[in-house]
Amino acid sequence: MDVLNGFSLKGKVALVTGGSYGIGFAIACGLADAGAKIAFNDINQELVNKGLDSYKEKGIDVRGYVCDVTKEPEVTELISAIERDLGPVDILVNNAGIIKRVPMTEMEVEDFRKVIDVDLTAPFIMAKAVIPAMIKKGSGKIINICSMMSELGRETVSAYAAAKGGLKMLTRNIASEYGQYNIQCNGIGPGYIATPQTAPLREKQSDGSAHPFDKFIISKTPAARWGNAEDLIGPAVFLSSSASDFVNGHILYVDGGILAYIGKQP
Ligand code: NAP
Ligand code: GCO
Repeated sequence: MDVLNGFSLKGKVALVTGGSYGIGFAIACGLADAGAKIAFNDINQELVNKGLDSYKEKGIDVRGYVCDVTKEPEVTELISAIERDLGPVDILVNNAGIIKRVPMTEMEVEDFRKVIDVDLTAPFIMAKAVIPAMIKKGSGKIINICSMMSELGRETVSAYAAAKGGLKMLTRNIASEYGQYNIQCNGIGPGYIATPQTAPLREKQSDGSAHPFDKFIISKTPAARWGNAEDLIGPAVFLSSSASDFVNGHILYVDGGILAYIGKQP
């Protein structure tokens, strides 16, 4: 028996949303390394071009598309274009996401709705668009990028926590509804990962000292460090491959141990 073969993605088509940089980019590179043909989208041409350059630098052949994941007609067009260019999507990674850090009582309802739209409604739109072809093919993998905020709350991230908590349940529901068609839908819950999204939480203070949130996260993480986007590659390859064919509706937290730990006593 060739165990490693079970992790191979040879012949598979993977779509990573918001894949021009950060976590999506790292995951897409990992899936490519495991043999998948990669498609990614981002919200504008500038970001897609930036992504195309970065993949090229790594020697990875990809297709990049402009598509706003919150707009169903654009998503329908994206999926048709990928089917035409590469074939039906075997692996969907719902990675595109936004955060707005505002105290809840000061947050405009429109901003709350925007976060829910990108972080929760869009994964629904994307999954809805790929599931029919997966049913036809008799297999499919959907990975939703969840968060620590799928489990925990904190000041200023009410919309994000509501969306990522909802995304955890959307994951379980897709698994429940479409598991019978050999479709696995799982989540990855990254811990605190050093990307542009979290850069404001790591900015140095004017006196050159570390940001208090930076120190807080390191003290809350048994691994005593921020994660790198590359820390998510192994879990993403596993959940994309036949090695995980009986894993469904699961959220795999990749957090250096944060959720297991009560924190240091003061
Ligand atoms: P990021 O750096 O902000 O990347 C997200 C990507 O999605 C960006 O390219 C972004 O474009 C794109 N995007 C936003 N709205 C979109 C839309 N409507 N349509 C298409 N693309 C859109 O974030 P990241 O840190 O790599 O995070 C990626 C995912 O992991 C997100 O879902 C995030 O919530 C999640 N996550 C991050 C962390 C962390 O610590 N970094 C931890 C847990 C979970 P713009 O640049 O224009 O926004
Ligand atoms: C925040 C952060 C987080 C992380 C991540 C944790 O402000 O607390 O941005 O929410 O990005 O999602 O898993």
